[in-house]
Amino acid sequence: CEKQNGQSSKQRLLVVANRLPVSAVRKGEDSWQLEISVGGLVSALLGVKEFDARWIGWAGVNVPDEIGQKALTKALAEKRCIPVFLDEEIVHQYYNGYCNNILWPLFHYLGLPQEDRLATTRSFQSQFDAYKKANQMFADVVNQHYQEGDVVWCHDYHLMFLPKCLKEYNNKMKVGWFLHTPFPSSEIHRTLPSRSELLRSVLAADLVGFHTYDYARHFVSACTRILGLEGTPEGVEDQGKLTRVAAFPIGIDSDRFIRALELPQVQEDIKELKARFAGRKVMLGVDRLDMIKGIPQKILAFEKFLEENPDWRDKVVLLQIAVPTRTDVPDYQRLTSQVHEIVGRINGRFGTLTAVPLHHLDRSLDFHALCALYAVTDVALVTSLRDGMNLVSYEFVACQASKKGVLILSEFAGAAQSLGAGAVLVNPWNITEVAASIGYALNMLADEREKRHQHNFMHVTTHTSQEWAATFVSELNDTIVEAQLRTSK
Ligand code: ADQ
Repeated sequence: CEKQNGQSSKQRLLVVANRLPVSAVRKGEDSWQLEISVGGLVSALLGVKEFDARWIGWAGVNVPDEIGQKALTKALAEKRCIPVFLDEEIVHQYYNGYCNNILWPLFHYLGLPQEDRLATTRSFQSQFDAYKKANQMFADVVNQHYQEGDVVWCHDYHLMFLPKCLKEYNNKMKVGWFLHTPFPSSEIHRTLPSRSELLRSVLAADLVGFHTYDYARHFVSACTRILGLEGTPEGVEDQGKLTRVAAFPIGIDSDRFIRALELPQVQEDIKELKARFAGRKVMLGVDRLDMIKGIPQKILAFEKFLEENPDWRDKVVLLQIAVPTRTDVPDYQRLTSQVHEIVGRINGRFGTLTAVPLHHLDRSLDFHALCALYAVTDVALVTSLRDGMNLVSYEFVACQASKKGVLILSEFAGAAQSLGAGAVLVNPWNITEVAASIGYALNMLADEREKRHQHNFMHVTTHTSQEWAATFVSELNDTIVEAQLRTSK
């Protein structure tokens, strides 16, 4: 906290992310409706109350007219949000193109786009140019709202060019950058045509953060191998300038989940769900409908389990709640059809006239409904093929104080490093292993469930999103003080 006029005030924080935590829907020439967006970054940062924070980002909608822009800016100001207006062409090239089609799959080890390689290579440069242009537009808005002493916290792979743009505006700005996805092995990163420019732009930040030590190590290796810079225990050094690189594992606002379970409305939902699935064990998957979440692999493993364990067929139900994202991208449309096809087959094979073993919903659930579902679940299934952290696993654990259900967790999720000792870890590509783990989890005795749950519950309730943000910002402040001391020596 800083002292101003004898009154304590919180430190000003500018959170910059591609998307604002709300989506805007136009209701008239100058009226807008705002809805909370779904996603890990939003869940983590909404719980952060220790700072005087403002959020800068794109509202997810094209607003070409001045009247609309003014009205939206005013509506967002009430939520402490500041919009960056991006036109359709930029969104197409920067967001759908460079971010979602190139960086997202690459950082999750799915490689650069395979189809129509030549077309991709040709459009690559224009997408990268749009990426830089969009990042510059974010920098312009940050610069307009920046006040001396503010901490500017840039988020995710959409904004790797931003630290450089900000430092060009003002070298004294305190700039941190945090990546929510994995940072891949340097051997993967080096396939990216703009590999060096992106690394150098990120290195303009004072502090660079990742969910795990492995991701931080991969980033430092990429800087040493690709840029020929020196890696030190603190980070990366370039001609005497140190960029601090470290791991800051994210968490959730666990109290919010624990408190929600006490609400009469949630208690009522829990009662209804228990009655609805009486006599059956409940398994749960909650994901954005994304390639990286391994949803087809998960339900194929469930099918194998039912195939091999006829006694369980009428005693277990899998609820898969998958909120659609990036619905205009062909790969995501194909994924949706593929999932629907497998769900139909499984229910056709193992359903009866009165019950089906798999309920798949293509939608998001509101917070309270989600808490009730987590609370009645016996086994949660997180089978990400790669995942920066995976907060669903944390949310499930937070809601399991009375049931002490089992978490089956992919070893390729960052969360495997924090919840690995309490979860049943699996390789999601190995469907036979996941099917066997489902059987193991469903049959696990109370003693073992209790021990595993306690381990994870302790972690989730002590490593919260508040602590994550406070640690990152305090490390950023310290890094800057240390750098000043170094240069004054
Ligand atoms: P995501 O890929 O979005 O986040 P995750 O961390 O699991 O993944 O967070 C998803 C969030 O969205 C959770 O809070 C969950 O409750 C919510 N959600 C998902 N499906 C939902 C549904 N159907 N209905 C309602 N809510 C739903 C990215 C990275 C992750 C990283 C986070 C935070 O990909 O690896 O953990 O950022 O850094």
